[in-house]
Amino acid sequence: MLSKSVQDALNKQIRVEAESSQIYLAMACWAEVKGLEGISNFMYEQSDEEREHMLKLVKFVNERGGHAKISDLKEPNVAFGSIKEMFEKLFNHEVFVSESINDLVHITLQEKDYATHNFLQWYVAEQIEEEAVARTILDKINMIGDDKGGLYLFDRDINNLTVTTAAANQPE
Ligand code: OFO
Repeated sequence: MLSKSVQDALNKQIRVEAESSQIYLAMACWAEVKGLEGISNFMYEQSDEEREHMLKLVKFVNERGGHAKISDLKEPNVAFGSIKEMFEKLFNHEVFVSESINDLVHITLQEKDYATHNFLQWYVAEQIEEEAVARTILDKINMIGDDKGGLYLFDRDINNLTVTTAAANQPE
């Protein structure tokens, strides 16, 4: 059974994940209308992943005797000054989501809710991964600068980007 404060915090996170999905969907659209097919596919995929993160939380809350709250969402940014600006926003957003997960984990410890604490470890690892991917992309964009050829290759290759984090390398 979930305590009220754990349930409220999980419901807050459901909204954060849903808003993340919308934010990346808006980025996918911006890239798509600019003809950046690779970047837009990457963003569509990110958006789908965030929806899955949300659904996982929804199911968890309902299965543990709570009631997942589906709320209205903040309208995302739909236009960006540049590709770099868009990916900076993505990176900053992931840092914000990590902080939100950390706060949630903290509440589960305060409440001695070890089942939820355990469930959230997947999110902790996922955030390390997502921050690392966003950081790698930003490094590449900074390297490319204004080089159109570089941007063409980046758009072509972004979906093959593999980032191996220290967390992913840990033995099971
Ligand atoms: Fe849900 O992982 Fe990104 O935000």
